[in-house]
Amino acid sequence: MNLLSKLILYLLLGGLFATKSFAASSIVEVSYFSKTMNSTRKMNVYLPDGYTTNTTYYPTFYLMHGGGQRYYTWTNTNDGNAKAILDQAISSGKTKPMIVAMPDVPDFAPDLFTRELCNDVIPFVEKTYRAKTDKDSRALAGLSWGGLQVLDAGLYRYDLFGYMGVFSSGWFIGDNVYNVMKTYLAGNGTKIQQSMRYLYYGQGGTGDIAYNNGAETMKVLRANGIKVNYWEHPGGHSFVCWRLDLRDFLPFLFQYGLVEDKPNTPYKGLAHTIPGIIQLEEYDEGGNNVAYMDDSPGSEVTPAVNYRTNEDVDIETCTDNGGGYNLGYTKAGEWLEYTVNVANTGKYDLDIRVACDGTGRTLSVDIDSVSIAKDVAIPNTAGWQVWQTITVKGINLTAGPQIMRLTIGAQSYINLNYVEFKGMVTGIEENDISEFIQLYPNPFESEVNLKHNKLFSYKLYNVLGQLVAHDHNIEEKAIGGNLDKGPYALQIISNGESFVYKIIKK
Ligand SMILES: [Ca+2]
Ligand SMILES: [Ca+2]
Ligand SMILES: [Ca+2]
Repeated sequence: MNLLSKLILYLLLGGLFATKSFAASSIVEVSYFSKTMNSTRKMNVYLPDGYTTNTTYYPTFYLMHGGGQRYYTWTNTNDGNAKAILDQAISSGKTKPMIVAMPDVPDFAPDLFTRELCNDVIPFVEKTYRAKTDKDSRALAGLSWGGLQVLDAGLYRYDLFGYMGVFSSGWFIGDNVYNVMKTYLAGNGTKIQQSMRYLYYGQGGTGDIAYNNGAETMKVLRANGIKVNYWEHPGGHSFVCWRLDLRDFLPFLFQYGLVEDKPNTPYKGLAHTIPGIIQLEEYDEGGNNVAYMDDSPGSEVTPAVNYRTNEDVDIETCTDNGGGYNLGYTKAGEWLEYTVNVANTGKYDLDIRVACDGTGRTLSVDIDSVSIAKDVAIPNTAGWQVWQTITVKGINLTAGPQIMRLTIGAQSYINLNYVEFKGMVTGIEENDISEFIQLYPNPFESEVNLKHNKLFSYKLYNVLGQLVAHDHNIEEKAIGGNLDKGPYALQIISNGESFVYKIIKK
């Protein structure tokens, strides 16, 4: 046997053994008597590899099917394919071994579901299996109608569940459940947030029939202080999307005390200032699944670049103006967080420096879980070091420290060098333009001419709100000759009226 044959045999055997160890998990179908329904009911239960041979107690994940589906839909290989997804996540170490209970709750109204789950399903599972029984060892998730059920159980009985996943679902805007929930959350949002370890909210893009209801539901949750982690996958309202939701939710489960309560800290202890440039390789410290999510251990760049070498983010040497480093090998759904400090409340423009050899790429930016730039289309620059700036205009930011998160969209691979927030002045918004004031050219390269049909004063502020130039009792003036490049707020006061303009020196 030559070396190549030995290698192939070894690889084949290795594959075979890996398959065998997967197969040691099992799906069992069991029956229990439900007092709520006064009937005997079925459920599928996933028991992880090792369950039958050890004495360990496991955390438990309650996973709900959707409307028109049954307890076996998640485990049908053509639908949820849940066993393979769980086997893969557990055997690769991405999530902890767990019991997964998939009860039969076809089209149960959310409040009926909550009674069935809490009074019958959970007590049965916890007396039948070696299930841990503390809140932080219980998770629940559901798709579509099952998502509505989960919103009911998870939000009213937040004392029972530390983790919650809603896939392609949301309240019907304006109906009774929606109105009652809004009132309930106004009084209980803070307590729920204190108890919740991770709330995953997945949608299948704008082609998902639940998209608008989901967007509104997230808005209500966030407005009441609940942190929502939003994930979007292609596939619309289908298992294409929900299988990815299951895969991506699993790594967050049962991590409390291990991952989720470890806070991010800014790179080298120094928050990025807004307005200003944020080099994207200067993401927060805290490691994978805390400060960022990267799906490959170590660096995919060969040879690896000598920069933050103990992290999993894939950093390349950058040949853009200014050099430095850029993010490479960014995969769909990967994200990075940056502790930022916004100097002034106001409107900002966001420049994003990208290189991309391909089409159809997008990225999104959130600040403290609120979207500020969603699905920004990335141009094809026809080269991985061919750099271009794209701009998102008119972003409202509030002053103070917060976390910026950058997320790669559904298509992998965008190279990213830096972002720059360019700001306007605190509390001064551009207002109605006076028809009697002339201002040209704007943007300008050397000077901008001001003209009014009566005497006026002006004040010019930089993005930090500092007064950089002023004059009074003038009719006409050219200004800006000594300014640095960037945006400024120009206030013109005449006859007791004030007008504010944004001017830009190029
Ligand atoms: Ca990596
Ligand atoms: Ca990566
Ligand atoms: Ca950079």
